[in-house]
Amino acid sequence: MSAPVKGPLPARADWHADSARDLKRLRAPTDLADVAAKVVAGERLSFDDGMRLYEHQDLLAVGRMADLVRERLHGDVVYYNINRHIEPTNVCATECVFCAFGRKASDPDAYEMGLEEVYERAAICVAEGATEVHIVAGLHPQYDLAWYSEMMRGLKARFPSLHLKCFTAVEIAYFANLHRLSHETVIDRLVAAGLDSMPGGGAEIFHPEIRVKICDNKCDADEWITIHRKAHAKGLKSNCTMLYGHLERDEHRVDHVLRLRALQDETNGFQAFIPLAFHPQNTALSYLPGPSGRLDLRVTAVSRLLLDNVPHVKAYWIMLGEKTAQVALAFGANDFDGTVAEENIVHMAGAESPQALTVAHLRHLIREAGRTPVERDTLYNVVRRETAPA
Ligand code: V47
Repeated sequence: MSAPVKGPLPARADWHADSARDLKRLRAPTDLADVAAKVVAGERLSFDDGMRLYEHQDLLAVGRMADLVRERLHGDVVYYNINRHIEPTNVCATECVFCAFGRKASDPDAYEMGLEEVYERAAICVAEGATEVHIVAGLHPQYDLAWYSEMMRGLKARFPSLHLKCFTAVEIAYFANLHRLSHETVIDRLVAAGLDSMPGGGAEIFHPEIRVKICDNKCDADEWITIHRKAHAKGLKSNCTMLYGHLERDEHRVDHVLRLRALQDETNGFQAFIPLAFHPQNTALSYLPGPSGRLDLRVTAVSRLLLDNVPHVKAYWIMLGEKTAQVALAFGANDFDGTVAEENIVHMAGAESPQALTVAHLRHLIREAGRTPVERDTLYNVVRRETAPA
C-alpha cells in the first residue's frame, strides 16, 4: 500500500438552511413538531427533548432528524481509518460487571505482552497501511507509567508517523493513583513519551445510580470528565463514549450525553462520540438480553441530536455488527471507525463481528449505504493514497 498523504478536510456540505424544505423532509409527527422545528433551526435540544426522542414510538422520525443534522455537518461523506487495537494485558483490578475481558493475574487465561510483542503487532499494522494504533488495557500494577512510556518511545522510534491513541481516562486515573502523581503530571509524561490522543473508553454511564452498580471500582464521572478537561487544556484531542443496553434507562443516557456536551462547550476537545452497544455474554450481566436493533439506532440518533457540538458520531461496526452499523449511517452516524484488526474487549463478550475488516470491504459497506467513503487519520485529516487500498 502506498504511503498516505494528508490533506485538508473536503469542503463541508454546502447546505443552505431552507426551513420549509427541511421541515417537510422531516415529516415529524405532531407531538414532535416543536423538537423538529428546533432541529431545523439549529437550536439546542434540552434534557426533556432528549427524553421525548427516546420515548417516541416513531423511530424513523427520530432518525430523519438525526440524518438531517449529519448531512448538514458532513454531506455524503463517511469516514474510516486504517488502525489496529493492541491490548497489552487483560489483567485488571476493577472487576466491572459488564466486562468479559478482565482477568485476575492467577487466571489461566490471563496474558501479559512484552514490549517486543507490542512492537511486532504494530509492525504488522504499519505494513498494512495503518495510520493509528489504539492501545488500552487492564489496570495492572506492573504496566505502569514507566512501562508505557518505554512502550511509546519504542513505538515512536520504530514507526515515527504512527499515531498513538492510548489510555482511557480510567487508566490515567489509575497511573495517578499508583504513582501518587497529579493527572497533569501523568498526562505530561505520557505526551513526552509519544502520546498523540486519547480514546473515549471508560465513560460507561456517568449517572451514579448506574455507575455504582456496573463499575464501582473505577474512577467516577467527575474524575473521567476532569481528566478529559485537563487533556484538552494541554492540546490533546480525545473521543467520548457511552456504554448502553444494560441497566441504564433513558434518563441516564440523556444525562450522560449532556455531561459530555457541557465539557465540549468548555474545551472543544472531543472529536467523536462512540455509542458502545453492550454485549452480555461471559459477563456478570449475562442474564440481560443486550440492546435491541431499535435501541442501537435510537441511541445513535438521539446522541447525534443532543451532542450538537461534537463533530463526529461513529457507527462502531465491531459492536453494532456490520449490518446495523450500515443502517446507523442513516441515523446520524458519519464515521465507520477503522479496520481495527484484533479487538478483544467485546469479542470476549460474544461479539460476532469479524476481528478485522479490509479497507475494500469497509468502503463497499459505506458505498452500499449511499455514502462516499473517505479515509481519515485520527485527527480527521483526509488521507490520500496513490494506489487503491486492498
Ligand atoms: O470502556 C467493555 C466497553 C470500551 C463491554 O475512542 C464493552 O475511538 C460492550 O472505548 N460490551 C472500550 N462494550 C472500547 C472503546 C472504544 C472503541 C472504539 C473506538 C474508541 C475511540 C473507543 O468497551 C470500554 C467499555 O465501555 N466494553 N465491555 C461489553 N461487554
